[in-house]
Amino acid sequence: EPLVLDGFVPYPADVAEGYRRAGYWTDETLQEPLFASVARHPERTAVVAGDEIVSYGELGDRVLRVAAGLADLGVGRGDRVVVHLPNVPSFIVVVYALWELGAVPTFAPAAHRRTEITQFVELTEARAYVTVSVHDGADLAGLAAELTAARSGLRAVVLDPDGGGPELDRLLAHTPLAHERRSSPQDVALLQTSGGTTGRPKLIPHTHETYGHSVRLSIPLCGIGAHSVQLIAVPVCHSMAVRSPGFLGVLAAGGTVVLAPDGSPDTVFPLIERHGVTQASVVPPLLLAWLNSSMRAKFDLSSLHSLHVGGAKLSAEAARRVRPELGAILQQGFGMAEGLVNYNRLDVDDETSATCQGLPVSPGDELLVLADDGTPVAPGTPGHLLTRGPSTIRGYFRAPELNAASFTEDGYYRTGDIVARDERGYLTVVGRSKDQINRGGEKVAPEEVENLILALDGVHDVSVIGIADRVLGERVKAYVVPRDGVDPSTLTLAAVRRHLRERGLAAYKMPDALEVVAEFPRTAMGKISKLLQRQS
Ligand code: J2J
Repeated sequence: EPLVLDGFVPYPADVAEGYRRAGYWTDETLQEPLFASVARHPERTAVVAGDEIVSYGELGDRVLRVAAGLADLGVGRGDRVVVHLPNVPSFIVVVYALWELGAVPTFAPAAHRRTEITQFVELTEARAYVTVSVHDGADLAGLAAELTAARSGLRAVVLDPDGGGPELDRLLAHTPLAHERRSSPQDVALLQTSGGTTGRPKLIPHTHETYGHSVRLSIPLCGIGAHSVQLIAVPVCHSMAVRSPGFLGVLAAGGTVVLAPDGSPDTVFPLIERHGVTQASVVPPLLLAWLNSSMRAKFDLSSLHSLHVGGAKLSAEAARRVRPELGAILQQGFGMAEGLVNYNRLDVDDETSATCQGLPVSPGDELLVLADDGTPVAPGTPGHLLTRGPSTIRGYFRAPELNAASFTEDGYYRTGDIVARDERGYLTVVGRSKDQINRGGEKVAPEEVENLILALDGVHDVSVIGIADRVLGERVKAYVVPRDGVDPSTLTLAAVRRHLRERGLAAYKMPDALEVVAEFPRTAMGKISKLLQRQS
């Protein structure tokens, strides 16, 4: 029996049945492929991090012990748990353990702080919060204490910074649960967080069926198999690292996942050489750093077979350097946590490889490219991308007003992306209509940052925009209008960033630049013109 989670927007029954009949949705939960791999080859290496090497057998055992430990804390089917961990094996263990229980992890990027985490805990009415004591100097144990004190019924699990420590040992000391199905493939499996376009974060609910479909199709399209050694150098909870093809794809196929604490060449090149990495999914700034690193010649990177690059636009110029300089196939991708993923096929011609961002993963994906007036554009002409399909949500979690604006009545998601689609169906991303900043793949909602800056003494008004950046694509700039009588020199970038840090905002959302102005450029309608600000 499926569990109905309040705040989840279901698929129309006939659509769901159609997806099942077509074989897009299968009778499988997300942890089951892992346990099949565990049974097939317990001795093979599943996960590597630092000096830690975890075999499939060991991973399966840890998952079932941690599941028992979490059950002991009161976590059960349908319970939401905010998982806020860096790139450590415990992230993978905890997530599979929650699925084994039928519980619902919310994937919170490690960079998030009090503002974001509090919103996730409240919006999901979380049963538990799993984090590390300290991350990048932030006292997350303190945050866990604050949150549990404020909410009776919220339990915290605080691991050491490397994801181990006494709390993990306590969980692992439990007798392993028997591996069995405690949920339905139709249940909500997880909540992805979205960079968002609004003042409040958006949560993206995927079922085992929708996510599983995306993972299964990504495995062959990204050339993943038992031979694969995948490097995860972006935040492990990002959709690219989880399912595109992600650790879910690699562990289902019987390959090995190598977790890197960060994506810098110093960290990553030795790992590629040492573990014979064959595949990685990265954002453009990481790829540029790898291409431009003088360390490249010092390491043997010849094991690299393909690099999936997505999350933000890659320049054709950088794209053309990948094969000759890194010896790997470049596979551009254009995906969104809401569901739809597109990859260039691995065997495309050089021109497509450099200039396109992919073809939809699933034959069930329906795409519309529309002019401003809502009529379809001709092939090759840019337009607004709308999509629905077997891996795309029908609504954000507990957000009816937002959903009315973000989805059409017949269930299409308005992506906010401007794309051109050629005759073959290949997409090129040409722009964006949504009010969002894409800072090297990390998405920032200007409104969220503006709201927090407005609370700073001396600020009359603020406008946050993305400005061009050679490496990141865009960075965050704030224009601030002081209150009457306030000395403008007190409104410095440092002061604003300090204020935002005190508020507990993720560092990547903070302005990189700030300008104090007397007023904003306005449109004829009197609205702030972000377009004019970008041009100034
Ligand atoms: C331009 N913009 C892009 C690209 C994403 C696989 C790959 C990426 C994501 C992802 C993902 C882009 N060129 N190649 O979830 O599974 C921008 C678009 C898009 C938004 C989604 C996956 N690839 N984008 O990036 O939810 O604006 O997912 O709508 O983080 O990133 O961001 P996100």
